[in-house]
Amino acid sequence: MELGLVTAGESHGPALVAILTGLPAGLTLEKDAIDADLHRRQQGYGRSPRQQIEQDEVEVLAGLRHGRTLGTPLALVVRNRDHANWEWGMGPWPPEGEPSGKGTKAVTLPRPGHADLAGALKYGLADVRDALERASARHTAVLVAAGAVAKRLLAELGIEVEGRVIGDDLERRVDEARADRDTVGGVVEVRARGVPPGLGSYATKDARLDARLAASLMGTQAVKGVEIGDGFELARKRGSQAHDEIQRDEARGLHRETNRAGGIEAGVSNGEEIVVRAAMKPLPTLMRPLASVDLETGEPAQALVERSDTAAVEALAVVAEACVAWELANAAREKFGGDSLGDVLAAHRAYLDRIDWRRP
Ligand code: EPS
Repeated sequence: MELGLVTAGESHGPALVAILTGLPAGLTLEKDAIDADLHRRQQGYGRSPRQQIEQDEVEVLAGLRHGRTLGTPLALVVRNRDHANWEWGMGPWPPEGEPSGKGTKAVTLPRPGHADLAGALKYGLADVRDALERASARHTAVLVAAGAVAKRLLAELGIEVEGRVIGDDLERRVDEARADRDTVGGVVEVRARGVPPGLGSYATKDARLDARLAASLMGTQAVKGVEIGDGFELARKRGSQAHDEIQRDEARGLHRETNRAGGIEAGVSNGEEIVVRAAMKPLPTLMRPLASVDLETGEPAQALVERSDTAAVEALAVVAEACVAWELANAAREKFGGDSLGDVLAAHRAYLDRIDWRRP
């Protein structure tokens, strides 16, 4: 059994949509818990005034009855409140009446660092908005909703996932950058506790858990680097200093005293905490714009200036948590199978009975 996730939605379109497949029947979901994660993603120092317009909440259109999954596709919707200001500009059908609201004029000034230029060239777009709307990190809202569902399944298996920003001078860096009408990035870390050994596989590249986590994080807007455990630091160490020696005692079974591998060896979880970091570049929409070219005239110009965040690093911590939760939940579905939650739990219990490992 595998989880599937398909999303759709533009930043200022009517809504973001996700369809989740492969969930077991009988998993209890709470709207408040999903909404709490959506709220967390909207917080954080340096966010744009857009976050005062949006108050994200999840709607469920299918797959759930009385708060319990049916084992059928789960359809989630997060509406864009800001769409009310873009009805003409971002309406799905040819607009009627005089242009009004936002998005009525074609964007022809691509921002370095955003999807604008590559998207316009690739898809043959006269209006860069047709690229930037889907590329926007607004999309991450519905991924966080999916991640909240994944976390519910993981909680049943005794697995907790938590993301946070690392480095403690974010507020100062944001204040300084905002004063300079500039932007900043940062680094987030996600830790997952209670993951048993044996999720993922070395059998093929795309089965490796580290590869799947890296792809999911790297596939998130503005992420330019991912590391697992001590990552790049390991390249500077000797083998004798880089690996985690294997120990055993009655209380913990097989375990390690160090965790330089970040809980994954050969693409398989090893029973230690999973530790993943992602580096976010500074956001590309600058109030003091960089040099660009007007795609309509071919003349030098300054890039588009739009309302934007100064930083979204704290939001990325929540999104990265959702990404890791989703990948772990998928790996757990592969390992334990089952059509109902009871089947999943029974397989999980039988596996833990077989191996010499205890949840920390
Ligand atoms: C984003 C630009 C800003 C951000 C947006 C991501 O949107 P707007 O152009 O409407 O001000 O606020 O992020 C969100 C809306 C969100 O909910 O995270 C971009 O260009 O990626």
